[in-house]
Amino acid sequence: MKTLNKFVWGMAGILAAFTIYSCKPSGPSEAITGDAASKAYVAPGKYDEFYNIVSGGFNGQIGVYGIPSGRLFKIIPVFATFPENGYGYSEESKPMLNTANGFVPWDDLHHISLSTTNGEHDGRWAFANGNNTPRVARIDLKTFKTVEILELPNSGGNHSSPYITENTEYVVASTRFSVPIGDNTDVPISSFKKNFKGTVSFIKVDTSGHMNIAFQLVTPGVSFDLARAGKGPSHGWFFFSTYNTEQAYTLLEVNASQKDKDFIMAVNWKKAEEYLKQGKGKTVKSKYAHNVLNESTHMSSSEILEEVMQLDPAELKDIVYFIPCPKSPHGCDVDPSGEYIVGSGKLAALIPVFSFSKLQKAIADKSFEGDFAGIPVVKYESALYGEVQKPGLGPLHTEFDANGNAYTSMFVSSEIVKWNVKELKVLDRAPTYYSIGHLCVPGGPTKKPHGKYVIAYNKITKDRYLPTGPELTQSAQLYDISGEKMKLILDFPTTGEPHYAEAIPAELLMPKSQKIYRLEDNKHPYAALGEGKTKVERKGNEVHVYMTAIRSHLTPDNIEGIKQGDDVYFHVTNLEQDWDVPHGFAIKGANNAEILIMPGETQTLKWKADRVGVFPFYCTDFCSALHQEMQGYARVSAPNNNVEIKYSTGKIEDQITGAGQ
Ligand code: RUQ
Ligand code: CUA
Repeated sequence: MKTLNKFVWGMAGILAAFTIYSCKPSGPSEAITGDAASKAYVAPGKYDEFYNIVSGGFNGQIGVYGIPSGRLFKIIPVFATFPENGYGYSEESKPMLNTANGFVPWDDLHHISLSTTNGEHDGRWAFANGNNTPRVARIDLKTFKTVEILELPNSGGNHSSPYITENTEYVVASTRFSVPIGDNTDVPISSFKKNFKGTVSFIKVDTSGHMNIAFQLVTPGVSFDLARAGKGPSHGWFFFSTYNTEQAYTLLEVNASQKDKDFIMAVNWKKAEEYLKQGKGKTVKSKYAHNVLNESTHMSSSEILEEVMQLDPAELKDIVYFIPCPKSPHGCDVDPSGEYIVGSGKLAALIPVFSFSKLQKAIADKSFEGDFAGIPVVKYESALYGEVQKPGLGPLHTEFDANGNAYTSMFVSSEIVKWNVKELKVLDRAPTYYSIGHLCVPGGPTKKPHGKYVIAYNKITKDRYLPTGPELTQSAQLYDISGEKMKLILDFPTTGEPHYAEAIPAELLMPKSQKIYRLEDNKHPYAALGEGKTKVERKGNEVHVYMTAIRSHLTPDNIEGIKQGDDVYFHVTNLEQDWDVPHGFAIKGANNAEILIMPGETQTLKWKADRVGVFPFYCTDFCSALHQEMQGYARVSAPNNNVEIKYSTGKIEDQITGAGQ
């Protein structure tokens, strides 16, 4: 105990020393030398080599950047409303943010997983986690749009998520916070050990991408941090880092750092599938939302599901094993061969590398040191391939290149360390400015890394950018790894706080990037598929405007007969069938937002007509030379004023005959 405490304080001392001294590894300008900078230069008119799909952390969004230029191409709203395109504000997209707790307009997004086939990038989807109100989202990489969000019941802090299996059979998500689950959740917090459980959700993904929870493993109450699926020889297995195996529930900073080792949890999910087939699962009542965007009606819908299947690995043998891992492991990464599993202990002074084949042998030989809550604990040495000695301080995450090398981010010593997986030898180190969290090698988590670069995602940028008040931008740094030594070639700011990111070759996404929504496929119930189809209809105190937008008019452009207190729904169909010609729609006094409508799409803005008057509306996207002419008026009359619904379709005759007088 005494020595342990000493160790904790020793670490604290080292941490403090590094905070004070290491934040300035020489002058930033010295970092880029020779022609290195030109390697990041993508000349005007030229394309980038990779898409970098980057989590936005607390902004709940994804940023899409070009590599090597660092240029920002797009922000994809996922778990957060987004005024730029009306996501979460339009009637069509509101259900995407529904949960069992109701509408949640903001979450925290940490990790990205790009879909794979045979362990290689296939460019179909990106998955992302909602951390706070546990959810997993699927983004379609043809449209760069969030098309599905599945909530995870019996979970708290969905941090260890989303991680995919080799053929995207499953997306897997596990809890950071163990919570009381089942019928009785009103329990003393001090009964943590007894009543609090972790869960690991295995979400089945079908060939069209649709997700549903196949089963949840109920585990002892520990914190899951990160995970990776096995691949190649280890396909069928999954590996999770855990911390707080002390099962502390107060002052975790100290109490969850007592033990010398926490665990990597190894899960044989093929075995779990067998038990499931044999009917060994238990159906448990749990409420959670499943939200899906229908790409032909352009509408999302939200369904609340009522039950989930659970498996108990303490009862059902051979699904779960624990491997001791020093010390509060954060990242848990599997190398491209699928044989080596790297645990990165935030407080450890070495990096342990486990061997999948040794683990299998240890399990077969029952080389266990005991059990943890009824689950066997494999002996450390029996699963260990070896340790990387003195790698640096605060190892967090590891990515791989195609040449047998690993790149580990060191938060405390603020550097990337390159080491050889088989030889466990440190080969190179490069400072980051400052305090790197995640890092990304294009294709790093796949069987076939694309290599070439490593990108650092940093927590602190003090003195790298012009100051912008109390909060500074977060940022990424790009290193060339084509030679033996890593070379810093670019800094670029990011939106939100970047956590994990993946990079994928441009040629995998570019050819299938969708340009328009075809009008003939538009099945939106309120679409006006031509100006002749536009109309205004009253249904009780709802007024539905079937509106079209095309350069450079909105039809109908003048609407009368709205009464104070009505809910007016502007269903705007963009009739353009040309790439990159969105139209916008805004009306004075709208309390929610504006909307942006893609070519061929229909989107709806709900507007409460709460006062009498005439209200201008217009297109908000500079779409043509006559964009400023793209406008109209809505007249709202007092409830007792008998104005009939009427509207003008913007034809010249309306002006001449005075239609609408
Ligand atoms: S985490 S900085 Cu939320 Cu992925 Cu490691
Ligand atoms: Cu349409 Cu401006």
